[in-house]
Amino acid sequence: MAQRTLIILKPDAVQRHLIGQIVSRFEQKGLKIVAAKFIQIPQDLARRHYAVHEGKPFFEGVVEYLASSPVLVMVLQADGVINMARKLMGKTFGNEAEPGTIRGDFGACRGYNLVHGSDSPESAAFEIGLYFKPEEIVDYTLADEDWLYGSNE
Ligand code: IDP
Ligand code: MG
Repeated sequence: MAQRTLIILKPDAVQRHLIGQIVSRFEQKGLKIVAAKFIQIPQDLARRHYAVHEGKPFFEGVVEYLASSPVLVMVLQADGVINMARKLMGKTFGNEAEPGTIRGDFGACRGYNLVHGSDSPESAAFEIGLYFKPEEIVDYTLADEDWLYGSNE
């Protein structure tokens, strides 16, 4: 099976009416959406999500941010999707991310950065398990998959 990653359109993306534009970036790239839900993340789930950052100065702040307002959580699937999604997102903070990336095009600060994407296969497996049951992830074929993923190298 192709690789999977967990993407979250964070509270500022929803509040700033950017859901459609951000989802479009991933769709246009050809990354397949295999699960999605719109939820408000409870504080304790946000703490588990960012557990690797526990003890860092920004930990409480980022937990507060993630739980502050509804989010769109998605699983994307494609070979190499973890790195492709991170490249589409750009560097962590909008004030440093390159133009052309999601964070670079839509953000200008360090407090809010619009989107989360898993950073390794291990964190993807952990994070997907936090938000989705296996049966909530839909395996299906896109009609244009041969053109999207076909090999003509
Ligand atoms: P990433 O989202 O690009 O993977 P991480 O280093 O994993 O970045 O940090 C997780 C999240 O914590 C970031 O997306 C950001 O919202 C927040 N964060 C990270 N470092 C800082 C910081 O120095 N100040 C404020 N927030 C931070
Ligand atoms: Mg990270």
